Amino acid sequence: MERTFAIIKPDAVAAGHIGDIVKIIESNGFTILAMKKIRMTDAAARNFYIVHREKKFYESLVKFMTEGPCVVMALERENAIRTWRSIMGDTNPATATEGTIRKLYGTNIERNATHGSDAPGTAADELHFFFSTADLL
Ligand code: 3AN
Repeated sequence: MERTFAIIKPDAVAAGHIGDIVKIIESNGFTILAMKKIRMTDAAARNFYIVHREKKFYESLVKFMTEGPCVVMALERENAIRTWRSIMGDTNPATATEGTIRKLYGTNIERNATHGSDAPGTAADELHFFFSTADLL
């Protein structure tokens, strides 16, 4: 079993797609270990996306991630990291495979509906950024 961290981003929450995306998650065999709806602070968004601080889209990304509530989740299944990224599709909805979440619900490369950790180390860091150890038992 493997764990990954997922976000339903503010665009998808505002568009009323929490239920659609949770349905896809559950129908793909994930266990939702923890889930909460939050509004990211500016400081949290800056910190969460710190690896992108030198990128030209950083300020815009922080603004987007703080514009409204999002849903953060801890997901578990075999190959959770790779499977969740595959179900999400490419970063850019325009080039994402048909039927993927970003193709279905994303708008553009920034407003792309969901987030998923890219490796075991980042998954562990991101899970603990939003959840306590007790949340993840
Ligand atoms: P992914 O989320 O697919 O791993 P990353 O880690 O490269 O993609 O980017 C993190 C987030 O930054 C993306 N989910 C997206 O919201 C935003 N982003 C990535 N590339 C761009 C870009 N070229 N222009 C605007 N926003 C971007």
